Amino acid sequence: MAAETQVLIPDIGDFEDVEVIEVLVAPGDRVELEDSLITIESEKASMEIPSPCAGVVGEIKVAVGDRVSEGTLIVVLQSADSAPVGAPAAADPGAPQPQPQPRAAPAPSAAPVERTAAAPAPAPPAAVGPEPGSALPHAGPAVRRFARLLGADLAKISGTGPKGRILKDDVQNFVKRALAGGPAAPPGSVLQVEPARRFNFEKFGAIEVQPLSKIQRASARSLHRSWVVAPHVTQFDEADITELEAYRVSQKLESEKRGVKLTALAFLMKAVVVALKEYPKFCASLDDSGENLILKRYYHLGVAVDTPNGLVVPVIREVDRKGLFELAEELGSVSQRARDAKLTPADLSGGCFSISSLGGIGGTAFTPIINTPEVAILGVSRHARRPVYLGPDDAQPVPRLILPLSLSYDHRVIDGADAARFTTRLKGVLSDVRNLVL
Ligand code: CAO
Repeated sequence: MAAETQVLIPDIGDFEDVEVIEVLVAPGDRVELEDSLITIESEKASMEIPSPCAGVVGEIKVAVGDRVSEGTLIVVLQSADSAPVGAPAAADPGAPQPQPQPRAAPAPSAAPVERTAAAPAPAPPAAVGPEPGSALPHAGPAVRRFARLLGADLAKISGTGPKGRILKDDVQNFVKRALAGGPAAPPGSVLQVEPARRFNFEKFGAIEVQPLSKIQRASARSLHRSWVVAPHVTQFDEADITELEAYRVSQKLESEKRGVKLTALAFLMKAVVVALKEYPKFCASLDDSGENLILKRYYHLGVAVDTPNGLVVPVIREVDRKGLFELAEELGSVSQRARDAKLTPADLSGGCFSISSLGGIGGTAFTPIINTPEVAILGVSRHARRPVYLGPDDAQPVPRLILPLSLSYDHRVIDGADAARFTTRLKGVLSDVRNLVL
C-alpha cells in the first residue's frame, strides 16, 4: 500500500491565520522534494510552503482564501514506496531540508510533518530567507520555471496578479516587449525604469479608451526624457507689472490699428532677452559629452502653445531684434498656425530658452518642464492685483499688479543663486517698462 504523508503548515514564525493565495498543485501531480505546494500571504509577506518529500499529490485539504496556521493540514501526499524520493535520510541532521520560502518575512523555524505511514520525518529546517524588508519577486514556482526557461528576470517584471503577484502572462508580455523594443533601458540611458504595472480599470467601473494624438505621444516622450535627464529645480518669484500693464492698455488703440493683440507675453519675451544677455548660461545647452556648455549668441525663444491636439512649442526667432508689435503679431500668427496644425519642423527648432504662459487661463504658480536641450524655461501664471507695501516707511499698502514667475532650470548647468539672480533681474526689467520700450 502506498505510504501517505500528511503535509502540515510548518512553523512560520509569528504568522497565524494567514490566507492561502495560491494552490500550486493538483491531485495526481508528481512533486519532488521542496517543490512548492501552496502560497500563503500575510499583510507583510508571502511564502511558499514546500513539499517535505517527493510523491504524488493525493488530497488537497485547503483552497484559495482559506486561512491557515502552523499545524494546518494542507496536502496528503502518496508515495509508491515509503521512502520519499530525493528526501534526505531522516537520520542525517546535516542534510538540507525543505523550507518555506518567505518573501520579506521573518524566517520560519521548523516544518512539522505528520506521518501516517513509514515516511521519515524531515529534520527541522534551518532559518532561511531574505532579510526582513527585502522583496523577492512575487511569483509561483510554475511562473518561476517559465521565466527561467525564457531567461526573463523576474525582478524586472511587474505583477498584475493579486497583490502584485507575477503571472505567466506578465512574463510573456515582458518577453514580447523586450523582443519588440529591445532592452527596457537603451544603451546610454541613465535610468532603468520598471515597466508600468498594468491595471484592469474595468474591474472598478465603466471606462472609455481614448488614443493619444500624435503630438501628445511625441511630447510625452520628449517631456519624459527631459524630466529624467535634467535635474529640475524651480525658482519662484513675482514681478510688479503695474506700469507695464498700464502701458500695454494705453497701446490698445494702436494695437487695434495694427490688427494685433498685444498681451503681456510680448513684453515678457523682451524682458527675458535682457536677462539672457546678462546671464548667458540660461541661453545655452550642454554638449553631447555633458562636459562643455554651448553658449548661444542668438535669441530665439520657444513659446508653449496649447492646441486641440496637444502642446507644441514653436520658436520665435531673433526676439532681440524685434519690436513689441512685431512680436505680438508673430505670436498671433504662429499660435494660430499651431492650432491649425500647420507648423513645420523648422518652426519648432532652434530655440534657446522657452516661455510657457498660463496667464490667460489661471493659476498662481507651476513647475514647467525644461524643453531640452535648452537649460531653462520660464512659467508665467495669472497676474493679480494685490496690496503691496512699496517702501519700508509706507504705512499703507497700495494695490499693485503682481505677475507670478516660475523658472525651472537644469541644475547641472545652473545653480540656485544664478536662478535667483536671473529672476530678480527679470522682475526688475518687467517693473520698469522703459527697459522694454526704449
Ligand atoms: N495674467 C492675466 N491675464 C493674462 C496673462 C497673465 N499673465 N497673460 C495673458 N493674459 C490675458 C490676455 O491679455 C488675454 O486677455 P484678453 O482676452 O482680455 O485680451 C487673455 O489672457 C488670453 O491671452 P492669450 O492666451 O490669447 O494670449 P497670450 O499672448 O497670453 O498667450 C499663447 C498666447 C499662445 C501662449 C497662449 O494662448 C497659450 O496657448 N497658452 C498655453 C500655454 C501652455 O499650455 N503652457 C503649458 C505648458 S506645460 O504643459
